[in-house]
Amino acid sequence: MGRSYVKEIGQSLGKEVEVKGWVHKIHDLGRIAFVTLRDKTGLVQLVLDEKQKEGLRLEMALEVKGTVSENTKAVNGLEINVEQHKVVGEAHYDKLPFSVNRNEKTHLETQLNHRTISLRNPQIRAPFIIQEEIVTAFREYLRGEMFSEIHTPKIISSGTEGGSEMFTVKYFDSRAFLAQSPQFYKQMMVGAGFEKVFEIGHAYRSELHNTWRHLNEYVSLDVELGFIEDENDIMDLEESLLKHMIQHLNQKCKKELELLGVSLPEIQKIPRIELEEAREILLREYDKKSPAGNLDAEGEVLFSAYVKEKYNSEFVFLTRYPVSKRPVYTMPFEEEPSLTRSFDLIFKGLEITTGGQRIHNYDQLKENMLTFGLKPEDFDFYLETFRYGMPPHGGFAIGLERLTMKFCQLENIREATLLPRDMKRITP
Ligand code: AMO
Repeated sequence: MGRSYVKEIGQSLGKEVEVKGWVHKIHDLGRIAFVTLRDKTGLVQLVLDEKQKEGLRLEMALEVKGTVSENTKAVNGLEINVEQHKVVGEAHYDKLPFSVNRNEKTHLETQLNHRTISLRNPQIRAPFIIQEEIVTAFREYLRGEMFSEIHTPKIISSGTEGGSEMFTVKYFDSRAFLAQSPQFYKQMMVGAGFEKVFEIGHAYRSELHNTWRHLNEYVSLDVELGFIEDENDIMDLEESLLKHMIQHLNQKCKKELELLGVSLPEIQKIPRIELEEAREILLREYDKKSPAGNLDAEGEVLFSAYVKEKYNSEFVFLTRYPVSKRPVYTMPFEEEPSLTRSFDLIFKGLEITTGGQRIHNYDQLKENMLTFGLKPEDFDFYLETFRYGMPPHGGFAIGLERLTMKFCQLENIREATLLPRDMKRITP
């Protein structure tokens, strides 16, 4: 007899099945015990007699054979009358660090300290099932649009995003860095003839702040495509991708969304509003001053509320960021060279994406490097791409954990990260 998963046993009413999982709950009635078994697909009630229940402890791993019958009082209306069982993973603890079977609020740091145990709670694990489907939808959609999946190095010789948020690595006799973004490489692969590429990979930021929305290691969903008209093509693509993603999640993650008590937003048309206008609205409507050429975290929250009210959208593209706030590769407007063809996407008060059109002209890019105080010769490997017919191109990146966090309405990005890395945490 092969293993059945808990979610399938309804098909085996009256028949013998073999199930495997962990002891989720024990309800000892003396002569018999009802034990809830948990596998990756759900929970099922086991009925054990006095002898069988002996020595069972919460969270032990079990293999069980028994017959499936109906019981309206049990979870999903089914139970398994156990004929044989075997403990295949012993319990070696005095006391569980916290309860797995109750949704009591355990401090997030305690959950993260005991990650194997906290993730056994279906509610704590649910965002990661949703995250898996976000990645599937991202990949599926882009492959359907003729994008190629690429894998680029994370040990690199120079930064791409400006600023000093880089981890250094000793690389034999020289110094290297952990990639902040696959930015240069995704552009190079567009130029290399792949035309349309995406990457799902880690990005590293040595940010010196521990906040609810920053990680030092995160997963970046990167996209880049060639032969575009302008940055609007990129926003159109991201909008269609998000629509597909939401549809996919509604289909595949019903159970998890229900468990978390959340529903996903509908996307009609995502408003595109100039950053400068957003800053003015914030000042006018909320008396909120914004930093030069940007919004701060509070501004993002307030502006999202404004957009929700005015446009009934949970998302908003902020466009035309100033050159001074964007990295060297960003395309400026010809007619207004202090502004760029770039954007951020804000979702429920949080920036989840940056993107835009890039400079594709070799001389312009070289010149811009000098303006930014960079030495073009340090970037020969990147600049070479632009000497051999680089088409107009652009792209964007979504922070996977941030997107998961907002879809699941979590309060802290670490709740959407299996094993977070932050200023204070490098284990487990
Ligand atoms: P940017 O630096 O804005 O742009 O990053 C893109 C997106 O990545 C996520 N993100 C983070 N998530 C968690 N913790 C962090 N410390 C963190 N930093 C960034 C955010 C952000 O919107 N190369 C450009 C993208 C492009 O233009 O294609 C870039 O990396 O969701």
